[in-house]
Amino acid sequence: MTIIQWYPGHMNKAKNQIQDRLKLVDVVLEIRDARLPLSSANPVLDQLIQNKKRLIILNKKDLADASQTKKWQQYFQNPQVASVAIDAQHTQHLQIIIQKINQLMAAKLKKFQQSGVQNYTIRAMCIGIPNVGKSTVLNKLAGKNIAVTGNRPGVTKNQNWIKTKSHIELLDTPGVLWPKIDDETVGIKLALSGAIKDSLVPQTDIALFALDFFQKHYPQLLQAAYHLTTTDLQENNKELFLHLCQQFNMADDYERSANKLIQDLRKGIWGQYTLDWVQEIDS
Ligand SMILES: Nc1nc2c(ncn2[C@@H]2O[C@H](COP(=O)(O)OP(=O)(O)OP(=O)(O)O)[C@@H](O)[C@H]2O)c(=O)[nH]1
Ligand SMILES: [Mg+2]
Repeated sequence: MTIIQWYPGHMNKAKNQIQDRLKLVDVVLEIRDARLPLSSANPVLDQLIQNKKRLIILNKKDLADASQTKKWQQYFQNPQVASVAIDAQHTQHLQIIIQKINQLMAAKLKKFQQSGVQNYTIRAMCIGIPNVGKSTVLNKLAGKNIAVTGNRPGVTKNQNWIKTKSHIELLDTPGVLWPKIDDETVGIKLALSGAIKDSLVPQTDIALFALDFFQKHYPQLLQAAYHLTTTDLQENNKELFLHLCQQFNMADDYERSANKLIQDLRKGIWGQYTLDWVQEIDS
């Protein structure tokens, strides 16, 4: 299996940029993929954030297993951290995010009110690994499409604040955190979700992982997606893969079959699924 390279240089650069920008905000909107509530996080953020308020946004909930999403929201709850599950792509007004920010910032808001301050502002920034939906969330919160320029050097010298319809201002550029790939499974899960480039992991490795995972956790979904029999499902993942290659009339092209499986999965043809399970980390 291909080992995904991890470059500490990238990490340090991102870390420094995020550290500078954190000083400017009251609350961090940490976007994660609802299918990967742990694997799409980077623990470096825990060290950087320290006492800052944080809202964990489990985005793409439309693709995730709803029962797991609920469990993860309970799991993340604590006084400094709130969590919310959203589908930023298909929701016009992300009012729920504003509500959660207000709850997290209740003490500060109360102080403003008590001292008669009318024009107060809460400042927030979006942060997250690639492809989790940072720009989508930012645009929806801003109520317009902002040109998001991505990671650029010296960003702290040119901060732009975007006003929203509420008292919240957002930093214009989301912070890109690189994923922390400390084992192969995390790397494969990230590849499957589209968070890291497909070219970094062979398509057949990703497809075999997906088949094995669904055989264990979501056999009915897999069965329905490809009209499989119960006997087909009991084959090991490699046998099942060969079976599907034949079914697709692609028996001589494993990479193409694997790619079809991955694209089907990403399009939602396999149904809604979560790749990190709460039970697995509790045990
Ligand atoms: N199904 C679904 N797709 C979403 C959702 N939010 C964003 N997407 C899609 O996910 C892809 C990535 O979204 P972006 O907003 O560009 O993500 P990003 O985190 O800014 O990505 P980078 O800038 O590459 O780091 C796009 O194709 C979006 O349309 C969601 O809630 N559900
Ligand atoms: Mg973006």
